[in-house]
Amino acid sequence: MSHHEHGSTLPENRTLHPLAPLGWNTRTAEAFDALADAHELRPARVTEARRGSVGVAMPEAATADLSPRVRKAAETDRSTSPTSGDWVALRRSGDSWTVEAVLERSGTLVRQGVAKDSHDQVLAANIDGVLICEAADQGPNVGRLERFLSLAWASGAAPVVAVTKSELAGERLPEVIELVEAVTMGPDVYAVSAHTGDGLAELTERLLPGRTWVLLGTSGAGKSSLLNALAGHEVMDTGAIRHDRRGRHTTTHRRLVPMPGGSLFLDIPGVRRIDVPGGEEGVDRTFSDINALVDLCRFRDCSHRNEPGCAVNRAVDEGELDASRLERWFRLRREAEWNRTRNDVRLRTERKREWKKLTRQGRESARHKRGGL
Ligand SMILES: Nc1nc2c(ncn2[C@@H]2O[C@H](COP(=O)(O)OP(=O)(O)OP(=O)(O)O)[C@@H](O)[C@H]2O)c(=O)[nH]1
Ligand SMILES: [Mg+2]
Ligand SMILES: [Zn+2]
Repeated sequence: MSHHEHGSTLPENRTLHPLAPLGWNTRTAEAFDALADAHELRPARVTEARRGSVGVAMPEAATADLSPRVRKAAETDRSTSPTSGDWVALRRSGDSWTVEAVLERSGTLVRQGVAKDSHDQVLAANIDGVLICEAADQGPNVGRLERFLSLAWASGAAPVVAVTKSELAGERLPEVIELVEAVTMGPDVYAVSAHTGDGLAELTERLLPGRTWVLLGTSGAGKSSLLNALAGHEVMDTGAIRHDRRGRHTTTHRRLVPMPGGSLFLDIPGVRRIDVPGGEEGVDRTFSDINALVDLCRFRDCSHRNEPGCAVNRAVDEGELDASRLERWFRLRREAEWNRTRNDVRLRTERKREWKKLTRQGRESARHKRGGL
C-alpha cells in the first residue's frame, strides 16, 4: 500500500494548485484522483460548452473534443454532457485534447425538460451561489422570483437576489426592495446599478475567491451588464431589450468568467419560462414560511383547503399569510410533484430501453462467439 508507487512529485499543498483560481478544491481533487487512469489525464474546467466540444481552462485556454464514451453517454442522457462549470478529465493526443470523463457535479442548476420526451438541461455545474437578477423598473414579478428561487434552492447552491437597474426605480426603490424581500425569506437582497455603480461594493463583499456564481434572470434583466460592472471592464456583450415576441437574447452562450476579486461567474442566456424541477425541496425552501405552518396543522395529511385545524388557512384568515402566495405555493408544488413523477416514468422507460439494447447486444455477441467456434 505504498503511495510511492505512484511516484507523484506534486506538492501536497492544495492551496498552491494552479487550478485553485478556477474553483478547484479538495472535493474536486478527490473526484479526479479516484479516476482509474488519473495519472494519464489532466483536470480542466469547462468555460463554454459547444456542440460536440468544449472550451476549457486548465488554466490555459484550450478546446477539447468529447471521447466516444462521453459522447455516447450524452446521446442517451443529455444531462451528462459536459457543460459550463463542469470539471473534466482530459487526455492529450498530440496537439489536441479529449474529454475522457466528467467529474461528479455538486450544485447544478437544472432546467426541467418540459416537452414530453425532452431531457433536463443542466444550465450550470458546480456552482456555489445563484445570483438572481430582477430589474427594479419592471415590477418586481414575485411569482417569477419564487420560481427562480425554487430552481436555485433545488441546485443546492444558495440564492442571492440582485435588484438590477436600481437607479431606474427612483423613489420607488424601497418599495420594490420590500416586495422582493417579502418573497425571499432569507436570501439577501442587493439593489445594484450597473450604470451608476450603486450597491456594487456591498455585493462584491459577498463574492469570495474560488466560489462560482451563476446569473439567473430573464433576458434583459441586466445580467451581463452587472457582470461587466463587477469586472470593471467589458467581459460580456450587452444589448438593448428586444421587444419582439421571439425575445432574442443578447447572451447566446453560457460562459464562465473569472472576476478580479477571485470569484467566478457563469453568465447564461436569459430564461423566460422556468418549470420548477422535479422534487419538492426547492419549492419547500422557497416557501419556508408556509412550510413551517404545515407542521402545525391538526392533520398530518392536511390538504390546507378546508380542513379544521389547518394552520395555513388560519394564517391566511388572520392576515399573516398572503392568499395569493398560498395559491402560488399550491401551483408550484403541483408542478414539482408532476415533474418528479414524470421524471420517474421517463427514467424507468429509459432503463428498460437501455436494458433491452444491452440484452440484444449480449445475444448477438453470444451468437458471434458460437459462430466463431
Ligand atoms: N438604466 C440601466 N440600464 C441597464 C442597467 N443594467 C443593464 N441595463 C440595460 O439593460 C439592457 C439589457 O442588459 P443586458 O446586461 O444585456 O441583459 P442580460 O440580462 O444579460 O440579457 P440576456 O443576455 O439577453 O439574457 C441593456 O440595454 C443595458 O444597457 C442599469 O443598471 N441601469
Ligand atoms: Mg446577457
Ligand atoms: Zn393545513
